[in-house]
Amino acid sequence: MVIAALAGGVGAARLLRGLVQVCEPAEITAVVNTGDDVVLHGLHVSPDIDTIVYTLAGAVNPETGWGLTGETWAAMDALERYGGITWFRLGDRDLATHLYRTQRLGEGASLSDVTREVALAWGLELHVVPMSDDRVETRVDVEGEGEIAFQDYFVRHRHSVPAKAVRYAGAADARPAPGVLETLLSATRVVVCPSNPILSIAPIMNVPGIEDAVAARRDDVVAVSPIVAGAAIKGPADRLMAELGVEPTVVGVARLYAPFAGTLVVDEADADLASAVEGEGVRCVVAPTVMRGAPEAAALARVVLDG
Ligand code: FO1
Repeated sequence: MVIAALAGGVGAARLLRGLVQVCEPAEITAVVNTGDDVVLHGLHVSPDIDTIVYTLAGAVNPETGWGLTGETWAAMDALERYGGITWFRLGDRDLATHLYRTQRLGEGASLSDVTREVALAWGLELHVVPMSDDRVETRVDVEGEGEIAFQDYFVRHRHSVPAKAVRYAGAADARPAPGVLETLLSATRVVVCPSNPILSIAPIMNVPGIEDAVAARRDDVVAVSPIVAGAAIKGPADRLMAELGVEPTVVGVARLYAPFAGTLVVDEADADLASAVEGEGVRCVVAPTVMRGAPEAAALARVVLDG
């Protein structure tokens, strides 16, 4: 089985941890959202890429789902003295990743090159590729402030301000990273990970060519709903969907994904909505989707592969 997985951060990393248990890691390519990327202190931070790398390397902070386990915060504490930006917490060891990435980008390496180097350095066999080497910035139009950068919305405002619209700035001119379209077109299974449909999956789909490539594989595309019983497993997906006029249920997810996904896996808690999902023209598979640990992740990965 050759797998292409469209991935955001924490939820995607958990499913990928399952997929590497049940298939050959070198046969899996994660195509990762970079709309959350941010330049802070002059450093290029790619949160979703790093979350996936750290999780698969077994080094992620299990409490937050992002950043490194056993992290120290001396640099952030020192930065506070100057009144620097400390609302976005970069741990001391995590900083090394951003220093390295920024230096390599400055030398002319592409984000794909650097991501490959970082993943290899963490011992990963699975391929991790950004959706694009070009800059795409997810921006959120929020009440009272207008359009703000993604991390301002997500971390500084703790995604608690009502959103009116989301835009993927730069997407129209972005090109898929090298190999992305070929991977999507040749994979035996295309997986849409349980990530935020609007903040993680849509930025990837908005890179010209990607949605068409996924839609061309629709019968082999299996998506996992990040919404369970009307609520997001993590983050603001449910509230954001409602604010943007999308029903915050598995049916709403099916409606968003119907153009490119043939199958949607929904949690057992949503079994009663299976026929409504199918009413959207998407085959519905009911299975446990909440991944508390490695066994649940592997079980869900098997469901996804069986389709
Ligand atoms: N999320 C937070 O809620 N607070 C933080 O201070 C924070 C810092 C951070 C640093 C590096 C990194 O890779 C991720 C970080 N995240 C933080 C997570 C990140 O903002 C989001 O989870 C993703 O962008 C959404 O997928």
